[in-house]
Amino acid sequence: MKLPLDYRADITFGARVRPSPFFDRTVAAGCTAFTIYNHMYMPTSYGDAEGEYWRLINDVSLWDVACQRQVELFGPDALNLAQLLTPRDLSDCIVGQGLYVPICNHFGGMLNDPVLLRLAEDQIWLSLADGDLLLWVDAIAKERNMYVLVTEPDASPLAVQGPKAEDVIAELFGDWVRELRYFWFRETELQGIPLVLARSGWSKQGGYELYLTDGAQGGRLWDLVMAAGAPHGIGPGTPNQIERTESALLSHGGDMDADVSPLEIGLERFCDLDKPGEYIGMENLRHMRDSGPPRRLVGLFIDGEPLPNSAGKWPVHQAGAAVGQVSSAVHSPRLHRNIAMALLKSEIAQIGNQVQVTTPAGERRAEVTELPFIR
Ligand code: THG
Repeated sequence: MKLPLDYRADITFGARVRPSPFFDRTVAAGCTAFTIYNHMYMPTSYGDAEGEYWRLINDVSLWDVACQRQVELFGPDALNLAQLLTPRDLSDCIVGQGLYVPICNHFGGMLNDPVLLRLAEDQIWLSLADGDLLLWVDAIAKERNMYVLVTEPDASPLAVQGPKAEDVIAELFGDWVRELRYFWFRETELQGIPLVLARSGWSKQGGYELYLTDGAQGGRLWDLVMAAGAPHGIGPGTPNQIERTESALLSHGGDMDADVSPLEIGLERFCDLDKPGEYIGMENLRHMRDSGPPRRLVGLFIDGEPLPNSAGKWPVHQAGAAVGQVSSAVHSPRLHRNIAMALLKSEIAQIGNQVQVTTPAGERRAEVTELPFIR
């Protein structure tokens, strides 16, 4: 993909893509760019990339991430279906707990990397990354004659992220939220607005996600959080490409897709390949564990002047041979250098190795390093 550095384009609004329950508020707050994610508009900028980054690092930021749609599994086979869908063992997952779960196809390729929430013995949500997973889940359930309903419920996450998120959420809901464990959640309400409150979010700055379960009340929820956050410097933001690259949080469709195994991208820590029972992708994943993953997701320090954020993949070479691709690259304001995530052939993926990256600003030297960049 050849994109001139100063290229800009509009998005076309239409009936085919869904607005989020917070859409009107994000427009009123000055959203300047959207992407399409799970057939929904998702804000990606309010026009001040630098300010939005520092607000997330130092204060607190409010994100419309309603496009992280839920797939609900409801019925006596809900857990059996979830166990079939992921290589992660869910037998110890209790009601109120959330888990990050890779979902693979029969070749062991990544179809999605949702957060799983166990709402009840017989009710599970998969909080999706981009990608139509409902079609897959529903088809698997039906083909296996499982006793479970697969639907998309009215549930729209609003993320409150940053070091001051805890104070804001405690003011709204009470001090119990301070004790909530990472990825755990509770069903609750705010002035009559029903929601699921979870300690999670696509940043490593701490925070919560409010899954609104009445889409008609998006504006009210947004206003209540903004009002409580005002004394803490809250402002509108979006999932942040710089912070998430520093923290090595993965983006499905970008850093991995159905052609990539969880064992190649550092998600082996969320796989229990020998768990009891069957799961989709089992044979290929066990085989890849035994033979060794052919590629590895690594960090790169890229030399030279600050680069623009990557918009598409950048080829990586060593001694003239193609060895992989950069999937996410940003200039880190905290490390004062260009950082990237790249999927490289395993024999090239050793720390300290030197490679060549083809960026829109020309060829650059780069060095392989560990992920994450900032812990
Ligand atoms: N929250 C909710 N839904 C989501 C996301 C989210 N759906 C889409 C997308 N994000 C799913 N992908 C991820 C990727 C990474 C993480 C969460 C969701 C994440 N990972 C941590 C890590 O890798 O360090 C922690 C994993 C762990 O220790 O369990 O947070 O953000 N609702």
